[in-house]
Amino acid sequence: MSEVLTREGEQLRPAFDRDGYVCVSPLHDRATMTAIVAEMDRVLRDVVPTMPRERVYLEDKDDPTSVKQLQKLFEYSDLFHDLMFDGPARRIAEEVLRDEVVPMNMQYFNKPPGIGQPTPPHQDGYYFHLDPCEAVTGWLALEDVDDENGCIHYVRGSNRAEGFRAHGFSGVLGFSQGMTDFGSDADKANTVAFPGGPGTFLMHHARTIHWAGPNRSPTRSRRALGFIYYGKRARLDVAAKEAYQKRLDERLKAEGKI
Ligand SMILES: O=C(O)CCC(=O)C(=O)O
Repeated sequence: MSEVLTREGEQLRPAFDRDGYVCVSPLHDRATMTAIVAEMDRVLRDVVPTMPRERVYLEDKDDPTSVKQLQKLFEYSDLFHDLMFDGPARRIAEEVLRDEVVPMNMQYFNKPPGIGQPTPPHQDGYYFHLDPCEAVTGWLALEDVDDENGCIHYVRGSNRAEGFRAHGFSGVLGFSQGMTDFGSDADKANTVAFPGGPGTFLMHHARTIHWAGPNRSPTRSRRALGFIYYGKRARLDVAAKEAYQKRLDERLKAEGKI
């Protein structure tokens, strides 16, 4: 792993420990990115219609083309399985967590043009129910991402605070919990935006605060893949996690959102 450096040419571990994230850009060469994007298009066209509805979130529930989030993508594609289980995202996760990792979820994150909602500020660990909270999420841009279509923002160093900030129901499908006390001077001063091209790869700790704006472009989507890995030493509170997921699915179904 020693040959992989951040975009600024730093070693991964010190950058990750200090900031709570790393940016490696590009993670894949152009040909690999073309193959990944083509596979995503195939999954959207051929597989999504067969997926259970709990795994398919739409931005507009009356428009099946407005897919905003998909879960467990590695179960539907050999290429995505290889990327999740045997690709550079896994090796970066092991490097920054200093542990073997358990591949947990591979997601599709889209903000459809004009209607893509903001991603509320949150800490992934609040959703994960792990002790210790040792997990990371990788995020691979499939196309140009910037302020207009909703690139990722991190609060630098927020990984180093103890525990989690306050979260509450956000009303945003796919990001049900958002921080209720976000926006302090320190939050604002330490916020860093991550625009980039296809192949730009981010990885953040599960305590790192992050968010993204809405998609204000009338024509461009904002497509990405997410890679969630738990550190092997992290213990999952299965009952708490399943109860949370059950409550969430029931609420989303009752509200007609899935
Ligand atoms: O794609 C986004 O807007 C947010 C993704 C995210 O929150 C995550 O990967 O943890």
